[in-house]
Amino acid sequence: MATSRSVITGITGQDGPLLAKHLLNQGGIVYGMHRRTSVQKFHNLRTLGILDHPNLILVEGDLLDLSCLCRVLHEYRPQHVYSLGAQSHVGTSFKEPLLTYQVTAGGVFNLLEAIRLVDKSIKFYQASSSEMYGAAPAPQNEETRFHPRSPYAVAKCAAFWAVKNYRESYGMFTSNGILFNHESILRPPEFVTRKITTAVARIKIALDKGDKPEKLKLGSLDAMRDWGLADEYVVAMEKILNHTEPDDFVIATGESFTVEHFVKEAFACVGLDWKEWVEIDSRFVRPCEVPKLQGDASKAKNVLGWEATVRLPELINIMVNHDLAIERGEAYEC
Ligand code: NAP
Ligand code: G4F
Repeated sequence: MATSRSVITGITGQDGPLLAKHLLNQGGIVYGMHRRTSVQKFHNLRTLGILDHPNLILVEGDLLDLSCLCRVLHEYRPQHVYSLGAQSHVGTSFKEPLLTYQVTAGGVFNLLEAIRLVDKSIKFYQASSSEMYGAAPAPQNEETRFHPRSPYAVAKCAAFWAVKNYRESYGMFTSNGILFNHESILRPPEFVTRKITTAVARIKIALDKGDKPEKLKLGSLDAMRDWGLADEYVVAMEKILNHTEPDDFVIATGESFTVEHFVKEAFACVGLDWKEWVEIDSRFVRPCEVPKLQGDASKAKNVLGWEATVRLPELINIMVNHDLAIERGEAYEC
């Protein structure tokens, strides 16, 4: 098989480095697009040990600049583009709705236009989101009608339909992966799972030292999410893009739990009772909440042969143990 050449936008995020590692392991060449102003910069690439990989080429670019996207495609001639770049924090999208829309929807239009103008044979993967389902009843699958509940979700719906529209209008190979929440040791602490696991580690180690730690402050604990391990979800992205036809796929575990359940289990990992260490802070409550996400990924299983294997207890263990190791100075937080 010929070496694959893939552009990944969002290379500094959680999924970008995991996908890059997966593609590099298969012998592919990866062009990782990053912004000069990136806050996270390359620490997730470093944590995975691929920052200096000879087949990882870091290229500067911003989704808001069509000319720059055309330049990247023209210069590197990729066969695949993975569109992962976004303003991906739902809470922030209520505070910065226009910026979120410009990057998360407008950036996808820019990428699709760049492909149409430079080389229509490039295959395109869009990181669509279960947030698009919003208030729609669970379980959700490819046939479920979207009911977005945040500016982020509205933007993701626009991008989803743009992907389908370019498929239908120009015959381009454009696919949507509708991914439910997926987490890892690379997840930034602004997202609830990592916020919880870093707090569990901080509190446990402080107590062991005889210190008096601060409590963890959270918003609503009632919402239910279908959480999987990101390392497995990037494999689904690659399968979607290498499928014979462009299509849309739900990627999920099929199981859903409350935020409260996640908190309880994470504190239980270190023998603590969460009720003593968590308080509700209205600053983290959103103007509109998504009550229950639970994906039905049977199409992905039947058509792509993809299935999630890591369930919530294992995911919580992975994240808590990693954060305990960082807190003890045994793991390197780059
Ligand atoms: P993430 O960690 O928030 O990463 C987002 C990436 O987008 C960062 O690399 C960021 O770069 C980049 N970005 C932001 N604005 C940009 C711009 N104007 N131009 C170029 N790049 C820009 O997100 P993730 O968790 O890896 O998720 C990857 C994608 O999947 C996102 O589109 C997200 O919305 C979607 N998704 C995620 C989940 C999930 O559970 N993780 C579920 C469904 C869908 P900087 O470092 O420069 O800010
Ligand atoms: O971890 P979260 O911020 O993830 P959310 O909103 O589900 O979005 C994530 O998953 C989407 C897929 O469904 C992605 F598209 C999106 O990019 C992102 O990766 O919040 C999860 C739940 C929410 O119900 C939130 O209200 O946790 C609740 N929550 C309670 N307290 C909190 C907090 N969320 C955050 N971030 N911080 C809190 O203190």
